[in-house]
Amino acid sequence: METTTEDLTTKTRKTSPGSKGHSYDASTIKVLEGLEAVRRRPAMYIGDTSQRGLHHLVYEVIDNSVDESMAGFCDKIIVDICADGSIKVTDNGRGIPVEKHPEQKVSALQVVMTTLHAGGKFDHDSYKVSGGLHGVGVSVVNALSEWCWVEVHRDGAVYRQQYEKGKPKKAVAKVKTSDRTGTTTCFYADKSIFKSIEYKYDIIASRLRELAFLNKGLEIVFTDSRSGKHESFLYEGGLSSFVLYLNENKTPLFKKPIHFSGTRDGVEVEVAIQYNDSYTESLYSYVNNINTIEGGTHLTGFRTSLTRSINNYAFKNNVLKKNGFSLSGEDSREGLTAVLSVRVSEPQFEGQTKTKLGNSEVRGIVEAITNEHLGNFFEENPPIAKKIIEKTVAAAMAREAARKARELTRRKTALDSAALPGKLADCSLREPEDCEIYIVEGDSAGGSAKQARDRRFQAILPLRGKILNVEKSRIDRILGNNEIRSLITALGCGIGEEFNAEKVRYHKIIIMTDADIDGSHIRTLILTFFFRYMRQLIDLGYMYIAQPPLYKIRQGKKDHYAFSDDERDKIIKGLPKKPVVIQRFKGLGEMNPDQLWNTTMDKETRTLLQVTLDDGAEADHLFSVLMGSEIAPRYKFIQENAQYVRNLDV
Ligand code: 0RA
Repeated sequence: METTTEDLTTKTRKTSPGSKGHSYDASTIKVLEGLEAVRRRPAMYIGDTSQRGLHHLVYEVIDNSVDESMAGFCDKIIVDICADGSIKVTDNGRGIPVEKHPEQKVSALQVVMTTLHAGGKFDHDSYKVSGGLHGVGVSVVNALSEWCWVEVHRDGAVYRQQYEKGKPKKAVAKVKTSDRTGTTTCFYADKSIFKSIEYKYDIIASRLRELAFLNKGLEIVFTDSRSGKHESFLYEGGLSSFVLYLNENKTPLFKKPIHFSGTRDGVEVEVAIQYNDSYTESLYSYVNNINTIEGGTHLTGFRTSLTRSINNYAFKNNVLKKNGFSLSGEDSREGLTAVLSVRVSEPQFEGQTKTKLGNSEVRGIVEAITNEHLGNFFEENPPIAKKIIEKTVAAAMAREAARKARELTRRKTALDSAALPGKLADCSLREPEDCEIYIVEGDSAGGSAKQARDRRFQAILPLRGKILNVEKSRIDRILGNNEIRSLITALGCGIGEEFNAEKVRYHKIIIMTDADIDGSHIRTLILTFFFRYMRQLIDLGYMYIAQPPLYKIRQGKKDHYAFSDDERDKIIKGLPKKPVVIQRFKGLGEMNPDQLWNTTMDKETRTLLQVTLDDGAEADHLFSVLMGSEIAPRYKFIQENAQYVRNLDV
């Protein structure tokens, strides 16, 4: 905007003179300007150029194949992280059209690959996304790639084009014959744009799994050629399979998820529901395959209808008359695991992260479809309806008990403003932006941390031993737990219906536990609590994990600290061949305050892992596997993911 179009044109001409074999007419130059803009300001198109943005490229390419599948022409997608660090996506759809584009006078394929929002005739007209980062188009991926090639199988032939930084190297060429249809896109992200181009297997795998759940019958094959890892996702059960996956380690109240779908005024609605005997709610909503983290009209419609349907059935069957009350929304969602997926042709995305559906008409549509199907289901399945009613009535009773417990915590706080927990060593500054709280495992480590800290801005809250496993307790018991009560009071933001993120007293909440199995267990317990009851603090980026060192390597009078076995070996290699003394820290308590300060608490030298949550459903599954009641899957998980558990930055 600050540069004029003329400048850009000149620049484009300079960098791409109409050299041999190229004939850049006016429209081509316009195209190149677009791609230059993407390269100049990548974050405008893909959010950022860190790990998140990098993976966004992969999603963008896959989304196009998924669109082709949603249009009914593709049932298999193959995704490969190639050994050279490129990404290759193949589908068996109709293939991107290759004929000459009427206006641009080049192959439609080239238009799709090099024009921002190619739009119109060559877009999938089914469910285009108007907000967020999705749907920016494959040309953005192309522009941000060192190189890229596309092959289209169509009309008995293979058509191919290659690009560098988004610019075609030659015209689209017919290279051989073919007896199938489909599209393959392969791109190598530009190292000069991204901080790193190292893809994370788990991040891509969980998005592919999610897409396979959301698109029943679509097979997605994933291979990581760097490691040889391989997985295939295909769910004939669709959302039912998704719900069963989320409930994998829980005890369901009935075996088969309630699953229904319906379409009205072009809005497609699909829902799967299963209750379990836990006390938490796992409700995930999607619009056009995008996880609507901030909810929106579709979610509101679903919630309203769920509460109403359960109340109606309970009233009709005289359950509530006896008890003399009605069930709240929260009651109706205790132990609920559900996935809501809607398809809307022109979604309006709102909210901070553009993941909140704004279309007002969708609310009533979801409500009506849910009313109809749930009402019928309850009438036709009285034993299941009864189980759900019993569960929600029990929740209502507990809600009353919890209200009393909460009141107790609140009254204490209100009456005595110094009612901060006795164990808390608070900081002297008062602005939450300036303040940090270390949640420290154990009194002895807490003692060291209190001595080590900078008391102006660092508060210390020691928690004794294991805190309650919130996956296995209802809110009234959770609030009865002393450690958790201290935590809630220290944070100052309340909990449950009274939770208010604006009141939190610290904008850095740092979990500091031992670097061993016990420590990681405690850290997971604390994280689970935040995930289930103060999720917004995670979303706001306030949650961190401290990284205490594992080893001290002493040579002469100089100490070096290592945070992993690898690092220890590297440090030792880099030292002169004089004798070294290696100490393995078994716990934070073994470090003296100076060491703790230098390695873990000093802003200048410490490393904090920020807890981020890109994939709520995946994290939900992870937490319930880690913390749920069944031992076998947890053990299996820890065996398979020892590394991941240690760096639990989900
Ligand atoms: C527009 C029209 C047609 C296909 C596609 C787009 C298409 C795009 C992509 C991107 C990745 N895979 C894709 N597969 C298909 C079909 C036009 C026709 O055959 O009538």
